[in-house]
Amino acid sequence: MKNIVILISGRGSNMEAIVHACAQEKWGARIAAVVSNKASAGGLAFAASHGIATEVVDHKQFDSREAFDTELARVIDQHQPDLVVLAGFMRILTEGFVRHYEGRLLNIHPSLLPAFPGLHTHERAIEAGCKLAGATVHLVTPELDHGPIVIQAAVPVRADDTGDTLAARVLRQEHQIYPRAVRWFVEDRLTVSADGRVSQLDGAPQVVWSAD
Ligand code: NHR
Ligand code: GAR
Repeated sequence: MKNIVILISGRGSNMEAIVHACAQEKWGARIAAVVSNKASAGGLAFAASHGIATEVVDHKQFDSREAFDTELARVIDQHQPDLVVLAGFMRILTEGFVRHYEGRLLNIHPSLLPAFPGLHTHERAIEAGCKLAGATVHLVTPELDHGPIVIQAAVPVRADDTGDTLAARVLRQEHQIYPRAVRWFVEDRLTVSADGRVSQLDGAPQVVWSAD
């Protein structure tokens, strides 16, 4: 049984999708803990109501990113994770933290990387006149939003989209691809080549398109 620790900062809908898929599809894994850097994160109540351990490590209580990340890693490691999943986690992580979890740290980013790393992705995609937007699951490396790509989902950008309407369309696809990627990881069905390309060993599609 593999242990998954999920990090959130807010609503936690991607975390919920992973919790549901893990239970319904009977993965050989359990969600060992959900950890938030904000006590107000809505997702903590969902996790607790599903019998999952919850932890809060408030970044505002620390003088530096290093001090925060050291405590965050201490709390995470108490749950002996095989995999750490960033699901709407909003703090940039230090190189030391990322190295500690190298090869077992996943993120979902709401753009088609390498376009639009960082924040406010949907507004930036609309502003740039993009006709296609989406989300990317990637392994986390010290350079923000630049790690090996596991799976991507693409959706159209519509002429009347706002950041919010586009975010909602992308989020529906996030809920499809993130559980799938986590399951592949848990089942050892991913390999990363020396040049940082990720393959799915069964040849399952690593891209999803949706016009919905
Ligand atoms: N850390 C590293 N080293 N590498 C990555 O790829 C990371 C990471 C930490 C988080 C998620 C990420 C995203 O998918 C992620 C990937 C937060 C920020 C940010 O600017 C940027 C990207 C991501 C998460 N955070 C501000 C900060 O000062 C705070 C913003 C806020 O609190 O609203 O840390 O987009
Ligand atoms: C998701 O769209 C996720 O991709 C994005 O925040 C949302 C979190 O929603 N992540 C980032 O922007 C990381 N910087 P959720 O809390 O409901 O999963």
